[in-house]
Amino acid sequence: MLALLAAASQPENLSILSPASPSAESIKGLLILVCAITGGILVLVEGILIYALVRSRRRAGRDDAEPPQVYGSKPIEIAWTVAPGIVVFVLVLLVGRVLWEVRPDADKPPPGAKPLYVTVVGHQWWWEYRYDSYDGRELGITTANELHIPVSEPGKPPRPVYLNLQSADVCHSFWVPRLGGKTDLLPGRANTMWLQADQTGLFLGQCAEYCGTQHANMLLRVVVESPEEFERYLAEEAKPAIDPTEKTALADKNTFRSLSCVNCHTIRDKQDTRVNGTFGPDLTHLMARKTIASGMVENTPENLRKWVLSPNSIKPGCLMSGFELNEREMNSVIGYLKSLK
Ligand code: HEC
Ligand SMILES: [Cu+2]
Repeated sequence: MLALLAAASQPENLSILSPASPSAESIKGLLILVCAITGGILVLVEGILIYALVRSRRRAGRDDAEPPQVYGSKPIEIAWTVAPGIVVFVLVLLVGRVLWEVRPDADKPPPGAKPLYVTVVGHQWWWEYRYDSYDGRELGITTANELHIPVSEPGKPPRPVYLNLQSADVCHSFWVPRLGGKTDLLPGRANTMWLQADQTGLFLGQCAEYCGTQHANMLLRVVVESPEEFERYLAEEAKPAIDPTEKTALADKNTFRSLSCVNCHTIRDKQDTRVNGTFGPDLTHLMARKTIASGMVENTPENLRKWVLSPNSIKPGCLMSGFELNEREMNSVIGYLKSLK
């Protein structure tokens, strides 16, 4: 039991049966109720069928006369029309209630709440997160692949998270099973969903709508933190990128700036507005992320090197090309990336 409980709180646990948010809780309740009702019907129907088979089987010594045939019996016709009708009606009501419970009420957060608004943009094959506002404060922070949100503790103001879901290319779907249901990200339209985590920790998920070759590696990571930790995270992310003054560090930065990286990546920097590409993930605080390539590999200097040399060796088909830099250039680029704390 203890082992089971421990396993349930592991990030690897993607089960909708261990919910960590009110909406996931409602969905779990619905799943169990629907399984119970339909399971009951299954047992009933199969039970009657088996009973009839056994009871009316051909037995030695009995004549083979046909049993009485019943045609057009009104009571029977009415019973087997009305009974399923009632079952379907009950199921529709149950689903309706859950749809109501999980609806995102982004314009009307609960009274006293401290809502966080984040715009999520799905890209082939990574996630862009733009923090719009928190508790009424404008944020304007952009990051990628690791979404940090505050926990909602019992007895304290709820901290609902409203996600505005968009797509830069094809259809994707945001799904962190323990935190809520799936919601699609569709090109040319914005969907909203609501998350509210009631425990801290790392929650994993997965793009749930086939979106191309690397769909299966479009992983989701949601880090739920205490409100204090979350404030610290926001403060760090809001800072501009570190501005190197030391000679080698400055040279590293210039190597990076001389390459085409700047066309696809942004590094927010007060003095330098040249690194402002938006095709790839924002790298301003790259080192604050535990993983790269949307959760595929750990963010280590070795993996960064491997990634820049040949992203395809890690994520085949991904939309960043490799760079055959010489040793000196490569050391410079990795040195600069490592400084993006
Ligand atoms: C053609 C556009 C393009 C260019 C040029 C480009 N990148 Fe990328 N980069 C991307 C895309 C797209 C991704 C996301 C890939 C994915 O996860 O599927 C990415 C991902 C990354 C990541 C991982 C970020 C993360 O959080 O997962 C790093 C680091 C990176 N690029 C560094 C560089 C460096 C350094 C250069 C220049 C040497 C460079 N990129 C040039 C498009 C580009
Ligand atoms: Cu996707």
